[in-house]
Amino acid sequence: MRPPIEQRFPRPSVMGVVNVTPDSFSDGGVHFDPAEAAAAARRMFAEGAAIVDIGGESTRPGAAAVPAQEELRRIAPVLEAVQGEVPVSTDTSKAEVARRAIELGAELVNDVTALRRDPELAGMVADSGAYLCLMHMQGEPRTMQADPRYEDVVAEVAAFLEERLAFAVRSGVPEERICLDPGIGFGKTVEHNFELLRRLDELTALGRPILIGFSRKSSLGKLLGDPDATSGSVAASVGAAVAAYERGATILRAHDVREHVEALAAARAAQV
Ligand code: HH2
Repeated sequence: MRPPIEQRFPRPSVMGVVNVTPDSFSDGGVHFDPAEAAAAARRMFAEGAAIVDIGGESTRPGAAAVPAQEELRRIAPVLEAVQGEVPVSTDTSKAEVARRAIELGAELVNDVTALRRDPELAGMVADSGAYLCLMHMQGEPRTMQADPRYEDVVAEVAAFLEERLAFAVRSGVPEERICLDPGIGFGKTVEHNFELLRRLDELTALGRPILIGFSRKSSLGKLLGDPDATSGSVAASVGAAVAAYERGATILRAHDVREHVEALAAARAAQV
């Protein structure tokens, strides 16, 4: 039996990111070779990541879907290479991919569709005993950044996450294994993303640990004055992660692990 997720991931914990894809927005192609990806995962763990998130399908704005077989072909060799060495999660919304990833040691399923894409995923996660991250997204990756609109982004994201949490629990996943994520950049403008950070207390009020993935996202580049930015700087990523942590986030998903671990250690030392 795994301990509750808040015991496994004390505040703050860093989730490293390895995308085994040709097209991810910030590290696309860099880790497409399995040996390179495994080396990056080992390095991130050595730098202090609590877990490394391995993905085989990009969810960047405009990205096309990838069949399960191709996703597995990309990630399975990486999971095999680091099995027993590096704690890993699987960034997938497909039960078939998650099942194999768990067999190969993944302890957390990170589903950016919050159990809306594959009807078999909820039961599979429940039976496996894995941890689960439920993320908010408005629309779908192909079109989500076209014209995102909300009456009140924080209230809508909170209501969505509360409903998906209830669904996961009804499907048999114990609440103590679940964390929630507002989905920075998934159908959201720069202003929506920062509003979610500003009012993060309304999401921590749901009673589950919050995961934030602001790392390198285009909103950071846009904030700094480039309206056409497709990514953001490391320094801006670290600033956003520290701000999220100080507002109650537990897990910070980041590409630049060392920088995040060091900054968060300093921020933590200053917590009352
Ligand atoms: N962001 C991305 C992918 N997965 N999962 C969670 N829980 N939260 C996030 O914010 C999140 C996520 C997008 O970033 P990245 O993995 O770097 O890019 P891509 O989707 O293009 O592979």
